[in-house]
Amino acid sequence: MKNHRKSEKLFKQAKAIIPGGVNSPVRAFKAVGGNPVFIVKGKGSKIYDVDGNSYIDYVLSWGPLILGHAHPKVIKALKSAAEKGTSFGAPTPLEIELANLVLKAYPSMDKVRMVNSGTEATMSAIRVARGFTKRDAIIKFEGCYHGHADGLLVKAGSGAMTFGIPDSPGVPESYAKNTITIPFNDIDALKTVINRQWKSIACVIIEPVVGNIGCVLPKPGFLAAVRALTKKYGIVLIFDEVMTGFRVAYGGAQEHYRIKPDMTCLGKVIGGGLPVGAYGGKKEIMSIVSPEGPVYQAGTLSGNPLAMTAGIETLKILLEKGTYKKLESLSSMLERGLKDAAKRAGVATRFYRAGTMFCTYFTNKEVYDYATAKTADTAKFSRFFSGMLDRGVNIAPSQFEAGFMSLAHSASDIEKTVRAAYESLKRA
Ligand code: KE4
Repeated sequence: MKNHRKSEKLFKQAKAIIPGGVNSPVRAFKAVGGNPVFIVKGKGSKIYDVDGNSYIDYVLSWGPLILGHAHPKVIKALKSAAEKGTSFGAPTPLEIELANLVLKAYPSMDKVRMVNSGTEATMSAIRVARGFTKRDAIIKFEGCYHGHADGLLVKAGSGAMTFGIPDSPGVPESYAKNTITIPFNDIDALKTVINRQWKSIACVIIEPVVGNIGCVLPKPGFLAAVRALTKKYGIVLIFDEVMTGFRVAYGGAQEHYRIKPDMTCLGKVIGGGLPVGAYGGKKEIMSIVSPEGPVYQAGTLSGNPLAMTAGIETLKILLEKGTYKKLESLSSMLERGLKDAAKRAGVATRFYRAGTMFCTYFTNKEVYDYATAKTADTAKFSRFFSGMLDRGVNIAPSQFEAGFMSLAHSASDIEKTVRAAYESLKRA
């Protein structure tokens, strides 16, 4: 067993002054039990905790660190940018540079606006879609998480196709009632809702690969059907690629599945570990965004030079020849290893992967939506999680989160991970 004495002490202190002792709920290990470890350093594929333990890291700050921790070129660029000041509240050339990189990678967008988080990106994109269509209702899919804006913390109403009900205290019924939640991969449900009430529907927002119930892939033809239906009824299709962006492919899920959404939300990777979100779309839609148009959206630190610098450096490295070939080879090596470990340990699991994001479900059932993901044995997952942490491997502290690969991981990291997985699975 690893020594976690200092982490335990810090967690007690943190809980006295920060809600749940963390600045984002999933970090508190509530889904897996036990106390979180406090991290003091990351380098390459590894993170190091206050008690001197090291871990091969597959959380990677929940996706942003596709280059691994503290990439030397990113750190060097950040140091030099910081010496010139941290934020000016005025336009800078860096914002043009990152916007150009993003638009080149996502040709479905003509214009893009930088914000500070994925939540801000989706919240703003929905407001723009409502302003553009002059309609109020939105459709989302069960299990998809688009950040914590009020209208998105909504679960399916009594019948899945009816208006939503709040999924958190503090969200007024009046906000929830404009959000319709239907099962992912259920095109008939989408058809029924749209045929019945398309006149009131501003947008459909979707995680094209659902990273917030683990890793759930779209069934063949599903995304194309969503695209066709939304186009037919003038409904704005928003791809929330905050997680899939640059991870499923450099051009995101929309490149991989060849779908052109009307708007795209990005985050995580484009900030290289600093706070950045972005939303964009076709010029006729984005031209209504203030100050060009009447739909208001703003942010003190939006496009700040440090975050732009980290994002630019990250994307430039991702653009280097062979990057995605290497990411694919590392990710597929891990997939083969984990599947084989489960087989040798005699544990029923289902493994899904889209590019550099993946999930092992502790179930023998096919997982294609929220309900089937929920068949997973979370108690077994929790024992697996603790076994992996104790063997120096950091995976997401929840069965319903994705894991991520980085360019910094090595074949030997993956061999160690697979050995730890076999030992942990046998005891899970
Ligand atoms: P942020 O506001 O956390 O930057 O982004 C919200 C968001 C939007 N869209 C998608 C598809 C997302 O995955 C996220 C955030 N992802 C979670 C991981 N499940 C962030 C981790 C956390 O909440 O601490």
